[in-house]
Amino acid sequence: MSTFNTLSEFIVEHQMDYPQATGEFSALFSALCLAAKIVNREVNKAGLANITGPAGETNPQGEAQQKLDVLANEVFKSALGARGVVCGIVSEEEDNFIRFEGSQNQHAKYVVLMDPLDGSSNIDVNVSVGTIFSIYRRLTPVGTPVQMEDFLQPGRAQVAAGYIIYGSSTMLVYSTGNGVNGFTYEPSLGLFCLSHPNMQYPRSGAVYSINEGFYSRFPDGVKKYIKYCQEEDPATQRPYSSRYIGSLVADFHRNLIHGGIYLYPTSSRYPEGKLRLLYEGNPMAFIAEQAGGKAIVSAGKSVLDCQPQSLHQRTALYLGSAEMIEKLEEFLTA
Ligand code: AHM
Ligand code: MG
Repeated sequence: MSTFNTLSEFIVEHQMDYPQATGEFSALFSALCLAAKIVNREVNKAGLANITGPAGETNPQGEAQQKLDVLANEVFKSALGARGVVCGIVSEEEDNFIRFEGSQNQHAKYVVLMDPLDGSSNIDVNVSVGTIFSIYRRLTPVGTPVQMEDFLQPGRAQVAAGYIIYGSSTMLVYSTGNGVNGFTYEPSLGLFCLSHPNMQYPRSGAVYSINEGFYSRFPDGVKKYIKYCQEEDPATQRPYSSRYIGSLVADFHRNLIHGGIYLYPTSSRYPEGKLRLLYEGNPMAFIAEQAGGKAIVSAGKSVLDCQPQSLHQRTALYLGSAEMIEKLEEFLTA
């Protein structure tokens, strides 16, 4: 393997591990990368280009869309649709799934589910945002129009998932079910280069990430776990630091590197949880498990084992270092 590995080289090298590979996955990934580079460019100049602020519309969940949400959605949609590499997509910004009608698209075997710009309410204040994506093999026969069932698959069936973080540097982190690798964007070359091979969650950490302002709305088990995080016990690195950016990709990325736990529980305001199972929960859970961490929706229930019922279904979400999730589960079951 070369020492200066670009993402495209990396994908080609690893494609050789799969004798049946047709190159379709590499083409899909190259479309995703192109879209990520365009969104990265737009995010970077957001303050200059009059593209911050609300777009004046709401998404299917009734949340205000930011101009950059709309832009990122269009960019990913056209990059994936135009190249005939996927048969359909689901996006946080679209009510229904999108079926790509071209014959090349209908013969594509993958579907993509994504949140084109997560945490976009942070854009105006220059906080990191991200793109989250999840890739499945379709269930219906190739050559036929993609159907709802192709998108409503449990997270365990993902063939790949990842995120792009538009942060102090831009990174793409992904897994095809064989570990997690991170690539940093080199803007002068226009290339993603392998910078974080084989990313692994530390077994434990000393950071908890939750919107604690909503404490009074949380279930009792979560409230007790928060108190546990705050107790003094040097043997377990407690009290933990509280770190919450309010941008899932950024909070997750930090915890993956340093060890930590991210919590978005059910609450009296969001009885089902706030985050979306298909394009926020599942891809992050796939990465978390592939990096040796854990991802649950409740005690003993892995995110990846949930059978989705609808495209924009919400879920409680707990992601992080394995030992920290195991401790949380004790509080959720008590
Ligand atoms: P979005 O998809 O509308 O951007 O919402 C998802 C974001 C996550 O990035 C973040 O972790 C969470 O919502 C923050 O929610 P809250 O402000 O309720 O803490
Ligand atoms: Mg989102």
